Amino acid sequence: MNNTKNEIPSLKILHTSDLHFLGDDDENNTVENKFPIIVDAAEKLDVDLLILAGDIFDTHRAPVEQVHELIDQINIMNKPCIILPGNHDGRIFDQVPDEKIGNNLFMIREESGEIFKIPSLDLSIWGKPTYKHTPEFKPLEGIPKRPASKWFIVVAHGLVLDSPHFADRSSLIHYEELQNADCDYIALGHVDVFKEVTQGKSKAYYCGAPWGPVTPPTIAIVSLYDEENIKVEPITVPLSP
Ligand SMILES: [Mn+2]
Repeated sequence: MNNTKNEIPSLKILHTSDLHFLGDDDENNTVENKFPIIVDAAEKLDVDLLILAGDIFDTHRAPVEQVHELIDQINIMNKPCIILPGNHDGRIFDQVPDEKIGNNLFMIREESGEIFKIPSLDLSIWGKPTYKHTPEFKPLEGIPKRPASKWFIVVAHGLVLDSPHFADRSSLIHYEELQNADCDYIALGHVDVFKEVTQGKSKAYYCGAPWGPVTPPTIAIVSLYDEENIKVEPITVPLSP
């Protein structure tokens, strides 16, 4: 009890990506079978917000019923949830009609990037969907000026250029972009291993994939206490009871 003021984070986030529902190598990886594992973790860990940072579906040809099943589960969960499309799911969320989008669901679908404000969490969140997975596409280009809310989070699906071998790959994120981003946390997807890639004052992490071939599979739990004290830890799901 020697750190009382920091015991309860001001904002607690479940950050996941690369769920790859309906991927070829696992017929068990459907929304019905697997998304409840994420919902269960969100509830048991009492997070304030869920971030799905791209490649939620493995293919943009996933049946619309599966997309609707995901949206239904999120709507029932009753926690704010951000969806950012990645290179595998691209425009799959375009087919979700407005009337299915509950008050707690924020889908980043504007091609040039989109910011949502969630006043109940004193949070703004910005991201840009991957509609053209090309070397020209820059997932962090166009981050708006820091808004007035207490917290500002950026979500991106792309590849941090931390190896010269990646130089001509698509959807690249450069160190300078990480350095220049004026926000509290950069929630990344695309690389399926938990990894810190912080370059500037904003913490930046890949959360890892929650299942699939990666070892160990992880989600990330992000605890924001104050601007100077943000903790990110990898967790394996399902949680033990
Ligand atoms: Mn990807």
